[in-house]
Amino acid sequence: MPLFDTVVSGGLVVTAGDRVHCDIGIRGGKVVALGHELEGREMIDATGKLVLPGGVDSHVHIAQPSGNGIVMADDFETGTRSAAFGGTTTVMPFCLQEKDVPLRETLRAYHAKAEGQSYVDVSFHLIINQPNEQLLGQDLPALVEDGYTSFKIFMTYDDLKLNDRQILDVMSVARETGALVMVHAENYDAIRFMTEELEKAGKTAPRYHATSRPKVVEREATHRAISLAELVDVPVMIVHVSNREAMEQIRWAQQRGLRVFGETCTQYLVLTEDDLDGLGMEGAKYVCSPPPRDVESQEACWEGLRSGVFSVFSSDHCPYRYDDEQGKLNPRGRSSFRWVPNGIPGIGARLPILFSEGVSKGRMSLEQFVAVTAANPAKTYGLYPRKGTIAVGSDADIVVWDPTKRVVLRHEMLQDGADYTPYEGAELTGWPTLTLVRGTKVVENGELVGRKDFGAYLPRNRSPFASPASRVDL
Ligand code: DUC
Ligand code: ZN
Ligand code: ZN
Repeated sequence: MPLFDTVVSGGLVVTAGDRVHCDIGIRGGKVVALGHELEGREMIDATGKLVLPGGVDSHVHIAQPSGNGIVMADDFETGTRSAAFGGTTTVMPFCLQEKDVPLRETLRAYHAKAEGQSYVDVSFHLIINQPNEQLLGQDLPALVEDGYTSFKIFMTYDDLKLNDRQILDVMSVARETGALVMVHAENYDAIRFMTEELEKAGKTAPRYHATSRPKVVEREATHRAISLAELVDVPVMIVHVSNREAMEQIRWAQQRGLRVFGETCTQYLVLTEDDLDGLGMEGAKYVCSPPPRDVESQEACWEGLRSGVFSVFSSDHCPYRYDDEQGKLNPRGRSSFRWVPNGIPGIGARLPILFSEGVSKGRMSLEQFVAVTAANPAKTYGLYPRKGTIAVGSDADIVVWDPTKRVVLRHEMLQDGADYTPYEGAELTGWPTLTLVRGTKVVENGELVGRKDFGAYLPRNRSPFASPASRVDL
């Protein structure tokens, strides 16, 4: 009688720390043994393949209300399906606070959208846009206790932005509760000024989206967010960093011993603002914020990933259909870039692109790949070592990669709810051939074999990185 439900045998098992040829014994959805000549009821032959922890995408937007008649292209079924096709086994979308509605109520509704509709495991961050007394004093501390241990704040957007005082208030709650604050760092007033000037000059095409929010807008806000966090003595994660100037603010803070973390995303490695310059409205397909920059910025983002300034690599999957009145081509979007919804799909493409551009092209090691795509996001957001590694006791979230498989990326391979991928036609080397979530096959050789009610919701621990410098937790 075999000891294990499933054994993944003969592959090169890679974690953020090391690589070793061994078999993985799985029982009850967990890794229970690493060894040789293990016997399972089901044997998965990974000879000649890489065996990596499933990806943890700690920054995605799924079924998030967008306002103004705009509708996100993915619900949980399509978003998590695409994640699984791309080798990601845990996703972390955002529950957006609704004005004047108790956050618990909004959370309940968001859970209802995910429940029974997720192929992979899911955990929510919160987006805070109305930090009133009730929220700061009562609701947030209770929610952190319940495992919602991270929240995002915005320094821009009419409906989302917090002023400096509000940011300090939220950061203070994070300090008290041990939650981690994620910051969208762009200067609201500077963007408004630029947008109005461009519109006055008749410069309304999608490409002017990038002109309206140049690097300095991101650099200033990044510096300010870091300064506010230093004042309160709280760790902070600067998300979706696009360029060297912002990256250097983070590096400077890290060199001074501040617990400032950085995240970059697929689009900042392989797209540039020239992509926004397509015929007609084509550029709308690439409108996201911060915008993709230039080749030098791409280099800076690679440098940030390699050197550890960026500990997390996410997709910032924020999908809107292109040819759709509720998406990129909404009527107002045609009148000005200001109304083109901000965000691009990428949940399925994240790992294959980083693997190909990073590992296959020799820009990063396999261990670095695992660190920034799985282990570090899991550690940062309180899911490690359940997620993000292959170790005895971890969930058996495992992806078998064929490192030599060559693929020309087509949107239909990604299985999301959008009608395009910004990475169409990318020539990739390396592709995930099998995705297991807690030991169960979800995608095998490009076929969906999992169930949409299999994904579990994951309450999270406090991030081990989120306690302030002056506090010693024993
Ligand atoms: N910020 C995000 O995190 N995602 C998409 C758009 C944005 O502004
Ligand atoms: Zn953002
Ligand atoms: Zn985002």
